[in-house]
Amino acid sequence: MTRDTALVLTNLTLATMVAGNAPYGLVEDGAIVLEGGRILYAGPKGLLPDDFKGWEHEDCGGAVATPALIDCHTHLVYGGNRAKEFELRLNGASYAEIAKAGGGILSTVTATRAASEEALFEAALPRIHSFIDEGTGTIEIKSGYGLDLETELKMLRVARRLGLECPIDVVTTFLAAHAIPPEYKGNADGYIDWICTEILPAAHAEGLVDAVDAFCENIAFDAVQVSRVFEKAAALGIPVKLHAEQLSNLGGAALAAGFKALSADHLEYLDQAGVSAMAAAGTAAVILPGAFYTLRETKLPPLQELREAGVPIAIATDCNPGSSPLFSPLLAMNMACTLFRMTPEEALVGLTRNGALALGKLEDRGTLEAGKRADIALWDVESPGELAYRQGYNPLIRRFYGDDA
Ligand code: DI6
Ligand code: FE
Repeated sequence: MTRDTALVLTNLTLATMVAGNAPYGLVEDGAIVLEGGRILYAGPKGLLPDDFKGWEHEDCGGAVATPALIDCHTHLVYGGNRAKEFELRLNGASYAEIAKAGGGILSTVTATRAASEEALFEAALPRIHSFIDEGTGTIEIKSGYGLDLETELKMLRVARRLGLECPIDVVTTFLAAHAIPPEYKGNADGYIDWICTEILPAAHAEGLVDAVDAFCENIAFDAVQVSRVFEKAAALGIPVKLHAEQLSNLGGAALAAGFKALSADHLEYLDQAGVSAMAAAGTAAVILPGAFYTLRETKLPPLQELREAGVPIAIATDCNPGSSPLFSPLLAMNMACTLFRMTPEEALVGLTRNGALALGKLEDRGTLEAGKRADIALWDVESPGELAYRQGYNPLIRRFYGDDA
């Protein structure tokens, strides 16, 4: 339902997530005024400007209000799934046997190439709804399971269409440099050439690319290859971000910082030089506990060093069929606390304010403040710290999404 008239929400505890003195930017006995998809006021009810007092009020029964969640790193659009591979592995199959049985990232590439645009869209719908159902208002979706011109564009079109047809804002990321396609086996440089001269310009020309990403890793692309993709992105005026230091340290985070990247993501193997470079460039750290958990990683990302350097830390699901089949941002928050010893406040900041920052959208969303999008989640909890506490439980009462109240 589209709402043009103003609405005053009262009887709320606000976790505004505005940085400052109060944890969670907490406001007891708060009120929020919405109109035309924007927040006109968010603060103490007692300070509600007189102008709004005669407007339609709604009693929210003491709920906690937060900004709608923002998941800044997913691979939500893909063909097939990898459940068989999961089962084979747990029955003792080796990596080589799984590859022989058609498993791994290239099996998702095969399935994604084979799927029609309509089939990819249909398969993605229940996935994206699991995010909406947990109060998510913005989600980033990457390409990267096509690894050819036609399929990379197909994935991005599906991502765009999800944003148009579902009540959630979709931010697209071009990730053709995710793996080396079979056609370019042994010729990663040739594939990077193709990305730079054809695939990226074509996707950009169709308006499908909000950001450019790459996988900087021994099993994927090295720093020189990533730089070439980033230089092309810079020439087209597109912001960049990077899968960096997930399995080893190739200096990816520092490279990304050199391009003033929005974020460097994963970061288990990040060193102090990478932390310092990110801090200097204002590049956000995106922490992905779902991949850490699924891969049974033991090396922790250097959270204390990131905190001390003042690097903003976001949290995301990394939702993908292989290393992180995680469709719950609430569970990602809980995992960040339990696995990485992040605080519940850091976890909620990571999926609101810093999620927005990592997408370059903090002026527009990510906190409850006048002027921002009216993307708001109401929760049946006593305090916002409770959101990171449970596993497999969804206390969402209601979600406001821009004009769609
Ligand atoms: N890092 C990951 O964990 C995923 N991609 C990436 O760059 C893996 C994606 C997959 O296995 O399908
Ligand atoms: Fe990822």
